[in-house]
Amino acid sequence: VENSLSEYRPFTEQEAVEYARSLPGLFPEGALFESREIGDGNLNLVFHIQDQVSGKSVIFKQALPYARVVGESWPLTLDRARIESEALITQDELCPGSVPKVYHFDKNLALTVMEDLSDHKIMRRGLIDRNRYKAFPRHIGRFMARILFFTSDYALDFKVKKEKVAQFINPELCKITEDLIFTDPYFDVPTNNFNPFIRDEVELIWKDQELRGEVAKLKALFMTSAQALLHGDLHTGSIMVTESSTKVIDPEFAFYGPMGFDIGAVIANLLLNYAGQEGLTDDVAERGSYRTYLLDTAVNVWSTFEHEFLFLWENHVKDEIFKTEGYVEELLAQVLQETIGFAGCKMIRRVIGLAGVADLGLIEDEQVRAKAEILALQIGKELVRKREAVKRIGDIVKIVKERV
Ligand code: SR1
Ligand code: MG
Repeated sequence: VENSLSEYRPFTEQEAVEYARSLPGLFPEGALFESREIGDGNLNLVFHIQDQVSGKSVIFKQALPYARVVGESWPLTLDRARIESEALITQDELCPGSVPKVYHFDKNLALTVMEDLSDHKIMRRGLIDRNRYKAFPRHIGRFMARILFFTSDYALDFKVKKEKVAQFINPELCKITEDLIFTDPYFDVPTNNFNPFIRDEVELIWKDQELRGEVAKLKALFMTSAQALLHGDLHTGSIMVTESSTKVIDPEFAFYGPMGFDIGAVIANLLLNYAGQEGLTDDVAERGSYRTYLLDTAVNVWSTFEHEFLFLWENHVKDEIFKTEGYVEELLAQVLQETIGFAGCKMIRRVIGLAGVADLGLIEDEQVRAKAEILALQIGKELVRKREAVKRIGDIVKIVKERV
């Protein structure tokens, strides 16, 4: 029913409470609400709403008609809220329990009401605190294998696949990625945002025609390959963890793209933390040991993905031509190389481009931070350049270690 409650306006904390009260069955009668806007991301409003009597809580995520990080001068479609809620529902169907449950979606308000995961921690914070998450590679590898496989042509009916591509057409959010990841860091543009102490290193990148050519290939792949339904922004700020649980949040960048883009995002963000450890601890032994953990994690993420993907392949591929001997091995070899290339691009963008990461940003001393950032740039460049020589995931360990 259309009424004034569902007319679009960015909610205040109080309006969020009124809306929560109006939703049948969400909270018990007599609920005593507390509402806090807790969003700290680049784009949206996020409210934590809790009934003080029963303790029940939910999250309201509301899209703004612009990018929060920049302001109203950067308009942005509200349709991203639909994309996010539909992607969450798809992901929960294909990998139950891996994402917050969607309780309600209001298209007019660009509002998703979802499960509160406050008992989990944003993984980026956990890595900055040097926590270790043993179950994480298994969970995220399985999540990616299931979503990427089951939304691809290898599993879906030919028509359903194309309908899904249409459902998840996400041009404005893709354009953010196209600019911020694949173009802006390679040119001297005003939206870049980097530490003045790394200017020489950044200027080397701006002059590097060979690197630019490789990034161009990866950008074209991002723009043209409709392989599977991607999360689209699978960094460690989009993952919430406990020791025994992993939840993926925030799929507003979801669209049909190349599988390696999501896997590369996870690996890049582990490696950004690896670089950040340069300035996150002075204890050399602890740094070394944590870096070993991060590299092992990156390797295990890919290995689990590959193992799970092959298992699904064995059991679900129907089209005879795809069952040709050697085809899936070649496919996975290709996905691995693309994963490595995308990981490299994602590392470089977080150092030079508009949106940085706390793993580096929290290093207070700018010169120490510069050391970590240069390491991230060098690893990133090597991953892009050497991706086609990568035959197995262990090769990235060599690439990373050669840079230290
Ligand atoms: C203006 S949006 C900047 C970045 O935030 C998101 O998390 C994406 O990574 C995007 O590139
Ligand atoms: Mg996000």
